[in-house]
Amino acid sequence: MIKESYGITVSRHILDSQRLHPEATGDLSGLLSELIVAAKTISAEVNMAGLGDCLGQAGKTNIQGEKVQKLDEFANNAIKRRMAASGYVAIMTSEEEADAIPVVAGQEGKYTLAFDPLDGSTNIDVNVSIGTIFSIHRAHNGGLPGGEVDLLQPGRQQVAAGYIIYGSSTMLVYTTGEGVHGFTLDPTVGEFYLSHPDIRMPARSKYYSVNEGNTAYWHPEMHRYVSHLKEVDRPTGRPYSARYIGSLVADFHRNLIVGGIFLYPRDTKDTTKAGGKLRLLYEASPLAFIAEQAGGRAITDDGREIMDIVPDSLHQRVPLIIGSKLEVDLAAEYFAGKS
Ligand code: AHM
Ligand code: MG
Repeated sequence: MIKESYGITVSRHILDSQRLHPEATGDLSGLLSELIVAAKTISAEVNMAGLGDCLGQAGKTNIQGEKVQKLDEFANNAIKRRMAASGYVAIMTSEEEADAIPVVAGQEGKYTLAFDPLDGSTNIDVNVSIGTIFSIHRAHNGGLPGGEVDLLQPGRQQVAAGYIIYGSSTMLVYTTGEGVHGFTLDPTVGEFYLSHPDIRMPARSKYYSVNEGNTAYWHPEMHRYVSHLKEVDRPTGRPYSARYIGSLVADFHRNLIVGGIFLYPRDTKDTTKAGGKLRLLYEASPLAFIAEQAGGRAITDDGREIMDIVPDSLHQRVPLIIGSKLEVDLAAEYFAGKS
């Protein structure tokens, strides 16, 4: 294929979107562009991972009690260092750091950034898709040093959110509240090109995505719902097919493109994660924004919309049920005991 035919670059797309808002200062565009540079660095490192000394554990445990992988640490530093001096961000939080991350003094910007530098840690060393997730809010006092309070905002107030998936190709998917757009990286020229304009998530599907190894720890409503998906009923396309990668970004991306439902409910496996495993600020909330913008839905297993939850701490966990609208609607009925 001739490269000119790839069409518009992500930078052009961001600037075109900015022009629709005459009041925009360009700071959000600048922030996204800087984040994309960090993502390209991470992508290059991930692609070469087996060749360098970057697989395996870094010899540390993070705030979540998880072993930090070398690539987790690389990705965290790549984003943190790039953004801290960018002038676009007032305060940050990362899955890999216990406390809020300040920016370089004098470089405080308008926005906050919450990120999971490399999601899907257990897949890092085995060449399975992993991803970076980000969520952007407006800081309460832009231009001044931010605090935790700036980061503890509900998903509904996000200005932008997205992810980069390091898969068979590297893709960026993002929303600023005007639809969801996907870009594929051409590694030979280092540019993301628009490959998936205005993504719509199919309202129905035949895929469900859950760690069934946790079945023994599920609550009864979850048992009933998943049993329903596995019943034979040809008119409704059941039984559904199971697809579980164990990388949230990859499982979500598949469901975004072909439809499906992803479930990580509360369970009794680990008392430290009794309220769910996945984190609100940099996993559930940004993906919920993307899901809603693509016509999907994201809830907890007690029926709350993810986007409406007001966070109470940086690393708060939530049960996450996300995906195709009608599939999530049905799950909600089961969880409410109505089906
Ligand atoms: P991580 O951020 O440490 O990688 O953990 C989050 C990951 C998600 O990508 C994935 O959906 C989930 O944990 C898988 O958990 P499990 O191995 O319990 O199925
Ligand atoms: Mg994660």
